[in-house]
Amino acid sequence: MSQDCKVNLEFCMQAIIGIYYKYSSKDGVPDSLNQDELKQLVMEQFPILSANAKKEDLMKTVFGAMDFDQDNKVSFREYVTFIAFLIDALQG
Ligand SMILES: [Ca+2]
Repeated sequence: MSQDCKVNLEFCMQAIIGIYYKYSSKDGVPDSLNQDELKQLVMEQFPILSANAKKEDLMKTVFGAMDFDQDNKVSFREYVTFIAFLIDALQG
C-alpha cells in the first residue's frame, strides 16, 4: 500500500461525508440519497464492484442493504452505517 502523507483517518472521514453530500444534493434535497443518486454514487465510487456485477442486481442489493428503514431513500446515518459494515467486511 502506498503511503500518502495527506491521508489520515480525519481526511478519510471528511471524504466519506463529502461524497455523501456530493450525490445527495443533486435533487436539491441533500438530507437523503434517492435511488438515482445512489446508483450514480455506486457506479462512480465503486468502479471495480460495478464492473464485475450485473448493474440492476447490484443496485437492488445495495439499495436494499442501505435503506434500513425501507423508506425508499438513504439517510446519512444509513449511509455511514453501511460504509462501516463494508469496512468491517473488507478487513476480513
Ligand atoms: Ca432509509
